[in-house]
Amino acid sequence: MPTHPGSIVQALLNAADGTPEKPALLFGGDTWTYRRLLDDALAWGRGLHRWGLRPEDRIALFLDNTPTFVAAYLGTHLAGGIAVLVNTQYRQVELRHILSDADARLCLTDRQRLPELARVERELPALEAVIVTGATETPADGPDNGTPTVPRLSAEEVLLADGSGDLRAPDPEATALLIYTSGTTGPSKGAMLSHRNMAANIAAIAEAWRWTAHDRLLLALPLFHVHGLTVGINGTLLTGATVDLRSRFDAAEIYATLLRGETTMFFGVPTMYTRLLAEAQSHADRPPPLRLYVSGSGPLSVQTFEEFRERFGHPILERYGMTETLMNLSNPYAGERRPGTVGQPFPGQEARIVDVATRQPITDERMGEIEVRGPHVFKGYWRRPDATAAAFSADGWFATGDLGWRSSDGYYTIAGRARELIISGGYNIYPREVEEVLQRHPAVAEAAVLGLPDPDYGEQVVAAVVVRPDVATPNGPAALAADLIALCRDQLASYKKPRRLVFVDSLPRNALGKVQKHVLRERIEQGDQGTATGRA
Ligand code: MLC
Ligand code: AMP
Repeated sequence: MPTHPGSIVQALLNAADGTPEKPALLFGGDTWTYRRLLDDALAWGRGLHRWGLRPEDRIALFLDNTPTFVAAYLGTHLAGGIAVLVNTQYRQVELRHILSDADARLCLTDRQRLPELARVERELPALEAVIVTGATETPADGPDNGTPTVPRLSAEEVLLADGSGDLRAPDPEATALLIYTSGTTGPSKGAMLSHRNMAANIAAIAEAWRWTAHDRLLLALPLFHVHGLTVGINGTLLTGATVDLRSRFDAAEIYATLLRGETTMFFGVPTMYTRLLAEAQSHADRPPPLRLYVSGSGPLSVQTFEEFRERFGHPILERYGMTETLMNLSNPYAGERRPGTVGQPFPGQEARIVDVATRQPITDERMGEIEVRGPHVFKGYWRRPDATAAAFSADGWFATGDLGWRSSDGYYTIAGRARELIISGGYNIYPREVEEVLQRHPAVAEAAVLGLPDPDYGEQVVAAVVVRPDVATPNGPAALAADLIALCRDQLASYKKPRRLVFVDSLPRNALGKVQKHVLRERIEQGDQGTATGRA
């Protein structure tokens, strides 16, 4: 089993001690050496401690990719706190649920996100202060108008607070992160990841992918999900390498950076690879070979794998992970990278395929559910012992909810999901949360949401809606479709909105009354559904 330092903070302390002048983070033309990054992290740790953050208190990080995000994440851990990751696209429904379920005492955000937070802050009794980054004026006078119920602090005020604080590397068993992830039923649950989970997983990844201090990772993934943070940032800090961090993915900008030849690794979701291929069409030059391109968070098509190999001369390494388990399976660094598969367990981790009904292991080449076990698997769901117990077998195997099989030579293939889940551009969308919002509209009798193929995002959100016969829709179905899509955008993260909305007379149901989504899918694909279609 790969050795690890117990926490990412300890990895940072080690790197800052060994190579203080080495660049850890490049962002916006500026460089954070390991010494500078540690100083910033310590400043956040002291500031939070001085504010009154106690061990295991939750602080929500609701901000885009910036060095502040990285320093505050590490500073939270130095102060003993738990960072709650919040997707910056989240809107009222997600914010209200996550911040209240986590009982977050603090939220760190930026001016752009503040108005959305302000919409729900009255419903968050545990929230004691909002820290606003990048503020030049008094945050209380910010664009969120109205009188804030929760005090605003500028990041400068927090950072300038003096006092030494009781800062140290955290207990490896303590919870480091709470990341909300949805299920088929009920509201989303907070997955509790310990410092040890993160350190053990990234040590296994670094070994498998031969990540060293010589690497420079180009990272345009959002830091509020595990792909960007617990692989990209944690791996850089563990190995004492350098990360070239971008605020967002822009294919032209990424291509231009790759052409410069300083990057050794790039990690992305499949949509990023299809966009890089499209970008390549307008360039005569190809980037010099990279040591490693990795894809994950959703299925990479064999076609994209092959096209990328042809145009970029590199077989993308596909791997498979999830919030609760961090990274599970990976194609080999040195051996065959088999398209359409996600490879084998990382060193020191286990995987198996079980029969969905009996939960007993089954033989190779047969389809079942993927279960995993090892030091990377999370502690459980926050304040949900029932859900935690349901997810684990008696001997510690975690049921992923992903269906697949193992070939006789050990390669796993993901073939579907036991739960209803749409993956669009690497973001997860649970149909139920979109259906709930649609059903709030007075004209909607019922709604069903499913994923259909999309050339850019892999899958797209499609809604089928039955209109109430007793409610007038004077402006016609197209206007109603636009209203419904606008409602979703107002309440939920914009990527969850239906890209297509069809009106149907009724939803197909089985004898038990359950909506038969496969039947609905066929009907929509055959185009024999509905009187109107709205598109977003
Ligand atoms: C953005 N939009 C999306 C979308 N991303 N719609 C559907 N699916 C998506 N993934 C919408 C926005 O809401 C916006 O809508 C419009 O598209 C344009 O926004 P944008 O910011 O310009 O987005 P875009 O460039 O299209 O973003 C694509 C992307 C991004 C691929 C760069 O989605 C992304 O960074 N995805 C990575 C997600 C990720 O890191 N997942 C890892 C989860 S961890 P409008 O209407 O408002 O204009 C995990 C475990 C594991 O899964 O194994 O790693
Ligand atoms: P999340 O809950 O956001 O962590 O998403 C994790 C889910 O993404 C997994 O359970 C899989 O369904 C999916 N996933 C991640 N990597 C891959 C991959 N390489 N191929 C197919 N699906 C993947």
